[in-house]
Amino acid sequence: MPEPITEQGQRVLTLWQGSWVAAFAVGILVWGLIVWSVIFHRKRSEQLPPQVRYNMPIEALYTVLPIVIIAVLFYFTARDQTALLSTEEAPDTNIEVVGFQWSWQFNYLEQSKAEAEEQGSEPQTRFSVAGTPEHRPTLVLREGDVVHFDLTSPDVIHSFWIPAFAFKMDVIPHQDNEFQVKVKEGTAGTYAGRCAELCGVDHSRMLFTLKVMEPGDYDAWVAEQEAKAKQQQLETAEQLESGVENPGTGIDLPGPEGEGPEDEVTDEEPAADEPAPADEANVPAAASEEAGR
Ligand SMILES: [Cu+2]
Repeated sequence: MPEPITEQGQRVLTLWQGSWVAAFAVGILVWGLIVWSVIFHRKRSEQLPPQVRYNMPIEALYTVLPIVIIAVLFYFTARDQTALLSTEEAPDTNIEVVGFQWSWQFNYLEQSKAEAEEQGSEPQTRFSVAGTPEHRPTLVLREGDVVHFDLTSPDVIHSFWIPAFAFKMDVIPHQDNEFQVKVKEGTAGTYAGRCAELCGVDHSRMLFTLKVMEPGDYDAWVAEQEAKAKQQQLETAEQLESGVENPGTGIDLPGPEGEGPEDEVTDEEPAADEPAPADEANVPAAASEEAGR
């Protein structure tokens, strides 16, 4: 068995093992009865054995017993599903997972989307880790953290799967999916992550890496990412500012005619192929000359 690195994953594994124990118990009973019948009730003569029907205790047994088995499996499944989808515990880290054709972006948020909505605000992004099919992104988590995931997709349905979580959840456009995990202590290391929903031609390249870090390393990594994000913000702000102060160095975006610098030039000096206002007077004469021929 893979060792689950979250408390929730441990629960999934326990449920899975319990289901197999129940299945094997039923299987061993059934196989035992088959073998017993094969060995002790072989055809012994041409004479037909006594023919009977309606054995009420047996009929009741194999109606009631499967219902009991299903009820027990249902109870544990419903109990664990409720626990796995619970978002009650206060998270230490909030991450928005954006699955797109064909990679992932991890936005580390100030608060979860549900929390922001409650406060009537938009969730603020601290920093982002973005990937491409060529450069798979790395999702970084801290040991012992409760991590809240908000899943969103701008295009088609993907599925966010970290095998070491023993859990996956679909990433659906226009549908806010969320779940939480508590990363176990002593799980620092590198794990695989992938898309588990056939989402297009490059689906198989939707891979990412999960890195679980010890608290000290994680905090250093976060500080670095936040500094980088701040630096980027400053640079963007500076670019915008300088663009406003010196319009000449700004980028000339294509706009409606008459607004760009090139259009202004045309207005001042008419191009050679355009008729000058004076020539326009000659046009009717030239046209009538043409008609007279
Ligand atoms: Cu996908």
